[in-house]
Amino acid sequence: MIVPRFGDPAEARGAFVTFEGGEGAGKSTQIARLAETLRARSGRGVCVTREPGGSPRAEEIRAALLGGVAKPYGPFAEALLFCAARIDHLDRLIRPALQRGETVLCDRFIDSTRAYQGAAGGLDPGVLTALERVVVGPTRPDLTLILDLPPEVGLARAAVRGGGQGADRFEAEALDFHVRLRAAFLAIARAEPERCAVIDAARDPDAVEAAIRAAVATRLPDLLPGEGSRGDAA
Ligand code: T5A
Repeated sequence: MIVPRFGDPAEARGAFVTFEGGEGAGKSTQIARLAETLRARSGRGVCVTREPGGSPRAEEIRAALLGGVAKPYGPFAEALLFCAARIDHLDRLIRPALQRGETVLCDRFIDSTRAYQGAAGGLDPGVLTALERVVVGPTRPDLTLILDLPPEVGLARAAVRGGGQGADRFEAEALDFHVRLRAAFLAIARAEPERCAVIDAARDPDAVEAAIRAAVATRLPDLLPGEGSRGDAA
């Protein structure tokens, strides 16, 4: 019988930081900036990764999901595919990096499944909780930065970045879907304030970066020694 192997949580010495938010919120931009800062300042290794994807097999599943292959099967089947990718990503990349003491910066994780397939897609929250329990186990983020902005702004940014290639599976959803997403991420932050910090992502990239650094310095002071007094500017 195959059972999930989560490893010994006591061995996980690194820090796990996830970035969440709607389309075009600026997560990739800000992860790159924070990684550069942490590499210079924290004295720990930094692992930058993303979901869906992050390991070769999970990247294959990503291509299918963003290409819309699973859409006709509905949000439950899509959630299962996101989970299949997540299992491989956790086993191959995230848990080994944490066990080496690295800081893992991950572009999207469980909250995207809760928001996209759950709140916006209509999947029962009880199903999502059960999936998290068996797929993620104790490997929960230490800090989740929720980049918040009006969906119209994020979609316009994503369209510019896409360079006319057209919207992917989720970008192509109606505005109403993206409005529900934003509300879902903010509800997650209200429900788990110890884990989550909301960042106003509608500002210019330097202002967003400053807010993120302040949140990291306050919530995980070991990562940015000496910056803790800046306060949580989220
Ligand atoms: N998904 C994912 C689920 O449905 N369930 C799940 O469980 C998971 C894990 C992933 C899709 O999968 C869905 C969610 C997504 O739809 P993706 O391509 O990784 O697809 O999509 P996103 O994560 O949304 O990535 P994007 O690239 O669209 O957005 P980012 O990373 O948030 O934004 P970024 O940094 O690429 O910036 C977008 C553009 O805006 C500019 C950038 O230069 C870039 O051109 N920009 C700014 N412009 C002005 N002001 C700022 N502050 C700016 N910051 C960035």
